[in-house]
Amino acid sequence: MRRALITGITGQDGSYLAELLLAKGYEVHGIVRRASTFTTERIDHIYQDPHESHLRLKLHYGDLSDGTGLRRVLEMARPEEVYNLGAQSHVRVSFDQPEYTADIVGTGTLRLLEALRDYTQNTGRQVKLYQAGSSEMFGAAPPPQGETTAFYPRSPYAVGKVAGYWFSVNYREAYGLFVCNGILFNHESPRRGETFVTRKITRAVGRIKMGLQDRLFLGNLDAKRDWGFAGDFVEGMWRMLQQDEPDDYVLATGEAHSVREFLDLAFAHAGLAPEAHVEFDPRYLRPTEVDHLLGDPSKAREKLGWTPKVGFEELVRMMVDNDMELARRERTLKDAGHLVSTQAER
Ligand code: NDP
Ligand code: GDR
Repeated sequence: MRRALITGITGQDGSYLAELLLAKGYEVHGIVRRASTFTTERIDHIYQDPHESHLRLKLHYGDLSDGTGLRRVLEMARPEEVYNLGAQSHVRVSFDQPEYTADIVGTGTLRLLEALRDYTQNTGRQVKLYQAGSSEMFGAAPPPQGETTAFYPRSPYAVGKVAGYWFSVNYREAYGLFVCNGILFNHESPRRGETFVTRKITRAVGRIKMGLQDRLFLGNLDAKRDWGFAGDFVEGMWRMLQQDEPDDYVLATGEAHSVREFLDLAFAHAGLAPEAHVEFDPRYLRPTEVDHLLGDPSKAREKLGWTPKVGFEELVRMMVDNDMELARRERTLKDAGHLVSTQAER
């Protein structure tokens, strides 16, 4: 049985990737952080009783700040493939927590590479690594952006990702490690974290429709992003590691839309007008913004045979429909006298 290890398994991408690998017959190991509350909501549906020995999904405590722990997990999991998805992944928050973000996103990648270097040397086994790079690394570089576009990062998060990218290239060249950098443009889903703009909008649409919220505060509506569906993108990550040679690939849809377009479409899908609810709040602006990301996915199409299946409008509808249903359930709870949080502004 093939074995894979995922850092960031509790995140949006980690959950879709775990599903994909389990469906392909892998034994999947995931690293989870200790927290005072459960963080496994996105994978609860595939994680059963840990006391059953035959289970193919196994979780280990660990953290990208803790190199010793990463080494120990590698030895326990003995994976053939490792997917490094763990990150403080919020761009705006990275301006509030720059050192922490750089430590996890940049140095955390280095810790994992160091652990892998020793593990492969000591065991003689080859391990393939997927490194989660980001279109944020292009930052202010004019669109369209592809594998040969020079990076111009615009946030501590993006600088950390550029470091992770180059650490990965260096370990590939210096030690012959099989490392692929995926340079992924934004990808969303009903499992997207609720403080990213797409999900923040679709959650608000559902809650406004159900009378649970009235206003939605947003920042810059003019930024343009190349938004795809996370389920399609994890398939591309897996394909990178099935190649004979390691390489770096952009995954994108090749189509960009503004935050305003996303907003208009999401509200229209629920029969709502954004003007009646949306207000500007400068707290959501970034000190340096990324204005326009538009990816060129032709290399991934040609070499990996990868193309995204879900288009922009279908993505918006999928997320709104999901969040309408979620809000409907919240409304039922509220009507039954249970406490439903009043959507703190984030
Ligand atoms: P999420 O924010 O949804 O998930 C991040 C994951 O990383 C969570 O499992 C989180 O754990 C974990 N994590 C956070 N800090 C640490 C740490 N110190 N040590 C170990 N794990 C940690 O991100 P996505 O799923 O959206 O993204 C996956 C990866 O891809 C990230 O690296 C992100 O930067 C990158 N990326 C994402 C894109 C996107 O559009 N989604 C585009 C390009 C790149 P916990 O649940 O405990 O918080
Ligand atoms: P991004 O995603 O920064 O592209 O990073 P996010 O959804 O946070 O922002 C997209 C754009 O929307 C604008 N915006 C707002 N953003 C948030 N979060 N909240 C708001 O209220 C708001 N109003 C306007 C932002 O200014 C920005 O221009 C995501 C993350 O998943 C990264 O980890 C990943 O690397 C990149 O995508 C590719």
